[in-house]
Amino acid sequence: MSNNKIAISADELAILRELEQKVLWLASWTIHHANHLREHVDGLKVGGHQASSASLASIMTALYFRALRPQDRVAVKPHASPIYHAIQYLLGRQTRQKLADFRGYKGAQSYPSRTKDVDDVDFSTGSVGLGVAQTLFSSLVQDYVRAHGWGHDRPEGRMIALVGDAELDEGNVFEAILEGWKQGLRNCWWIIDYNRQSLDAVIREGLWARYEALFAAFGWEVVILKYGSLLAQAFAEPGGDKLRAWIDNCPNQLYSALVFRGGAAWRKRLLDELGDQSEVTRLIESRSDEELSRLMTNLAGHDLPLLIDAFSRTDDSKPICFICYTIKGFGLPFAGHKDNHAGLMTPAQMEALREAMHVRAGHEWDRFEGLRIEPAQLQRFLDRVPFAASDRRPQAARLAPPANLQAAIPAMASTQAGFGALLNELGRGTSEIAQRIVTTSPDVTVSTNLGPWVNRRGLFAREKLADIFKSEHIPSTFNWDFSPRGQHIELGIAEMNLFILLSALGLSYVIHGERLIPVGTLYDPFIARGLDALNYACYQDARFILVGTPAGITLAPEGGAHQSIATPLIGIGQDGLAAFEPAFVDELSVILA
Ligand SMILES: Cc1ncc(C[n+]2csc(CCOP(=O)(O)OP(=O)(O)O)c2C)c(N)n1
Repeated sequence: MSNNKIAISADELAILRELEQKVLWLASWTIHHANHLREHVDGLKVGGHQASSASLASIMTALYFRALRPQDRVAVKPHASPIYHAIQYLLGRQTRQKLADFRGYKGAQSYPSRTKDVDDVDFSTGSVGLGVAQTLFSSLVQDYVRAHGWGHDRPEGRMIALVGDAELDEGNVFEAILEGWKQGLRNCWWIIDYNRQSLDAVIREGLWARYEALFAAFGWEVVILKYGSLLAQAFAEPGGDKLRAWIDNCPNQLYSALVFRGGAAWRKRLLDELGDQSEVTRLIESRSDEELSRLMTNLAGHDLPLLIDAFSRTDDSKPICFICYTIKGFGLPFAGHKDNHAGLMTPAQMEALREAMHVRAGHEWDRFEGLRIEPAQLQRFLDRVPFAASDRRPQAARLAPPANLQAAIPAMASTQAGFGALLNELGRGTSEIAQRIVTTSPDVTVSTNLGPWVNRRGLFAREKLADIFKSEHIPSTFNWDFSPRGQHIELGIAEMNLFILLSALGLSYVIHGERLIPVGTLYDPFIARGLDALNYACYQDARFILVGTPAGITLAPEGGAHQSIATPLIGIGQDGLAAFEPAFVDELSVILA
């Protein structure tokens, strides 16, 4: 792994530190304003997540103002949306009005939304775990696009997820990791905000070690960022090794509780458990309460130079998982408190924060208010932030539908057979449409009648993989050769993966600048298994064709376990989806064309 260490100048670091504070202020203020200051006609709770946002303020500062390149795409932890909007506001890509209307009509969205926000959200997030997996599949789609000879006029991007540690409880994340390993994932970063808190409580001890082993087992490089530079310096002092051992063994709950209680509580606890009337005692007693609190909360996820250094990596041949230790609510009065997930600062606490941030009353929204660096210098810096380059989002041209789509079928045929025949017909030709179709299926390629299409167009893999049954001269109906030119992506049986891959393929036109026509197939009763991911794909306006086949009464002989009863209702009810129940192949050909 090469780490392209670009020394950061003192000036730049000073600017980034100011922006880090400003981002934290603006995010906290945006939520406060929505809850306490904006007029409420209905008296309903507005909400927002100040603690969850604060947890990512430093990481997102290091990323957006320094590490990201224009070609990189990010899925932001949903509850850190206010930090995202604050960053875009500083970059001049989000308006004050939308921040003032946060969580309200036409305001900035509670969770970043590709379709509803105006500030260039790459991937929507909200239902935890889905945006995370989307980055993995978008990276695979980038490889697909480039392997087919498209998009080489643009540099390869990294697909990055900012992941809440509790998001890793979602099973779809692990289904995606497994599929990523099969497909040779690269150009993908998952940055885990390891604050050891979820919505309800503090998480189990030692999860990081399970994650480390798990990601490594699936071919990821794992980078653990635990201690900040202040702690590293303290560990080098006499007695520092004992302090380090104490922190390493400190249960998550106790650590969080002491973070919340502050310097005096740290001192008492450390002296009670470590005091030796010698080196360790000196190490502790040489610091004021405030210094001790600052030292004990100095985790790497809030240490800009360490983060910048870690994010200077240039080798993307493997996916990378960064486990960044953070504190939920860092810099805010409820830091570390287990109830802080939806906690809101009181007006008095907000006043204190305003004063600490040197923000004058009435100037809360001013972009550079209270910062110790000249506005002109800050603006010059912001104008040069690479990620904010204006041509970030390539747009792909639309494709013309086929003028006439017909297949020779017997007078009496199922629509499933008709679907296979129509796709096979398309696969015969060299039309632009035929080149841009990409099919995928969770281990039901053959039984959903994609076989003839796959025989013609082949399976996709970055490396060639021959069908040995063929070279061994064993007769088989299906040609299972993989190559970089193949147009079918074979998935394991995981319907969540199917829908998230369709979502990634269906957003290729805007994420990778190349339009694809994704066609996914599965048995229609199993749509329910991936329903939230299907909703997610529709919510972010991904464009794809989903074929639920076999369906309905054609499954009767399969018995109750394969009966589809509610699927048509899903088709009718799902927003952003046009659903059809074709009874004739002619009808199907019109729908497909
Ligand atoms: C699928 C889904 N289930 C439940 C929720 C409700 N929820 C929102 S945040 C959250 C916990 C998130 O914890 P974590 O990912 O660790 O983030 P952080 O603690 O940093 O806020 C839950 C359960 C959700 N948004 N999505």
